[in-house]
Amino acid sequence: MASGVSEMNTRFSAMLLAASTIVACSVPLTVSAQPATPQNSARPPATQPPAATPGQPNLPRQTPGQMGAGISQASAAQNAPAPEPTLAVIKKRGQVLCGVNGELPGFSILDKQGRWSGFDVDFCRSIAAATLNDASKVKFVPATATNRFDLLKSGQIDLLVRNTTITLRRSTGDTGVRYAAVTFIDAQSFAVSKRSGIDSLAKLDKARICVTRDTTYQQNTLDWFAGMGMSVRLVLFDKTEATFEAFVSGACEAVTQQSTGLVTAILGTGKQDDYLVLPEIISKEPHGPYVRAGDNDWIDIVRWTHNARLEAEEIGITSQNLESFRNTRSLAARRLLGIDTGNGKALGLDEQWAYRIIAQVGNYGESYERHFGAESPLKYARGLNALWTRGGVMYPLPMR
Ligand SMILES: N[C@@H](CCC(=O)N[C@@H](CS)C(=O)NCC(=O)O)C(=O)O
Repeated sequence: MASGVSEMNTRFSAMLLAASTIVACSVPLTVSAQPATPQNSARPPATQPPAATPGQPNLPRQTPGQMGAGISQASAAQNAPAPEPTLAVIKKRGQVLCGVNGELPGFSILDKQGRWSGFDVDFCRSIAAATLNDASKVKFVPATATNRFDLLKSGQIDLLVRNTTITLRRSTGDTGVRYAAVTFIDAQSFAVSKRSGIDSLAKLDKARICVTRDTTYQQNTLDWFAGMGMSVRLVLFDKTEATFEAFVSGACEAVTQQSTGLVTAILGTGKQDDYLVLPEIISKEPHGPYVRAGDNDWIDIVRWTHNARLEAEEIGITSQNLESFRNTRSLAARRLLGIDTGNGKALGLDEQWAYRIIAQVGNYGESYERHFGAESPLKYARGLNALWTRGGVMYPLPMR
């Protein structure tokens, strides 16, 4: 049975728990099945690798088409000069360049006053607090689904924090990028118009599905329907806004994307009673920051930044009560806050790095509540994004 938008937020948490209905995700880079592209959404020219600019690491370049290509790129990379470590580049520049979406409420948006906010934005600021002592030293670089990995590989951003799903083929071999941590659990679902009478994916055989190009959702959809012995026609768009508008105007029988974004887009129409989110979840969509491959010290900083924010939540340290932990006897708290030293040195940072993250940005739960939870217009339950002690999967690793 399908449910209406009024139930969506509750169902979102339940959906994220419905692992039994989930099939594996796959990489969207080489879609070869028969997607139908509407005339008005012709694909733009492939992103050209940009020229090197001062303050950016000197990197071997790959085009998107070369992602996953073979030995010739690998040996070219071996002969290239070693790129400057990302941390050194950031310190010299005095700013973190963070690739974000910029148009996705909850994750990252730029308001009319030019202020950035969102869960992914908080992550970028945490990195600046840890490395440059100041959470405001971030330049947010809007990235599209298509150009995001090229921006990272070419050194135009230091990390990619753009609701990007972690998959094996994106983060192995010579793709040039690696994920650093799993920071948010999402899922993929579908919406239809109530008038269509469609109430399950089984009724979408031969249907047109609106989907954004170069997202995991594109290939997941083809895979899922093929696996069920059904076929669908994908109608592809470069931007999610266009994808959703096309669906609303009747170009497709269904639209698919990440469950969080779907809920937000439907609420944005102001006609939520006209739409249904179908009950099936077709893929797991774990999001997390990506960095360039080969810079292990930088991966560590990004990974442990996420962990520090989770650890703070588990211990109960927030931006508001931080000072009351100054004389704490909890060893975990002492190590996290740099009262007992060693973690900073291990990461190549000073010992106050995590203290600053909590003081200037807050712990993981504070960011979740601010941008997705009770304090936000979205009001998502924590679901799988709760700490492991509260039924979720967020499990801070030992910080010692
Ligand atoms: N998580 C997926 C999809 C990421 C994605 O592009 N999601 C859509 C929202 S569902 C988006 O961010 N759209 C913004 C835009 O097109 O500007 C992936 O990593 O491939």
